Amino acid sequence: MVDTRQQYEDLLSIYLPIAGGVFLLILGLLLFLVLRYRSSDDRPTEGRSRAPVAEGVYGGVLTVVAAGLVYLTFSVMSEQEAGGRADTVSTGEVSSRAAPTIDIDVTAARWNWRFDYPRYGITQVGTGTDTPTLVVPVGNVRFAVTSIDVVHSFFIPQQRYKRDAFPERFNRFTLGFDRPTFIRGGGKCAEYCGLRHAYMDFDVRVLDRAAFERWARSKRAAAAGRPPA
Ligand SMILES: [Cu+2]
Repeated sequence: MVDTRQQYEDLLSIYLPIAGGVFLLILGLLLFLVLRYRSSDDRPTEGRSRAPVAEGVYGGVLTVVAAGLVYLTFSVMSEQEAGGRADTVSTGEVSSRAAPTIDIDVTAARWNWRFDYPRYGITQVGTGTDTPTLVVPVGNVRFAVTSIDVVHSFFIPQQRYKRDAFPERFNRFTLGFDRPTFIRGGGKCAEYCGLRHAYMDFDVRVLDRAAFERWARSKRAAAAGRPPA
């Protein structure tokens, strides 16, 4: 399963010590230099560095660390994006872990969300006063996110995942949901999109697989039984 929470926790456990270490190093050096080399007269200091080697080493270390962080971050993102195409991009354990269970097409609009389930022929959409509910099964779900007007952002804090929704473009990624739960207002728009942006929420309901299939069947039956509008 694509575990975005774990992925970002792992990344944070690398980023935080590095950021903390750099902060303490700079703070320590600054204090040391201020105290050790403070001068009582107001002579201007020489502009040129007298330690080109030290600066070169510092620059090199910085570049290597930054490149490493970029690599790790992009690896995580590509795993999330590859999740949906697991059967073509990977084999074995990774493949079964990343294989999607269902597809959901997400359309953002001012100020509402629409969730289409192509395999089931059903749609979840808010009424404008009612918050829509994103219903997903436990396991991997492959999302394709777009917008019909301005830029919005699909954000589920519980999953530690946020992705912009652009008009005329689909952002595809896979999220894994680990256990049944219901989170009121568990999804948000995270890109300021106008007057009612703050109310552009959706609820998130995670069902176990059997319950999800039952929900989808009854939803479909209800839609089919309704007289044409
Ligand atoms: Cu929005």
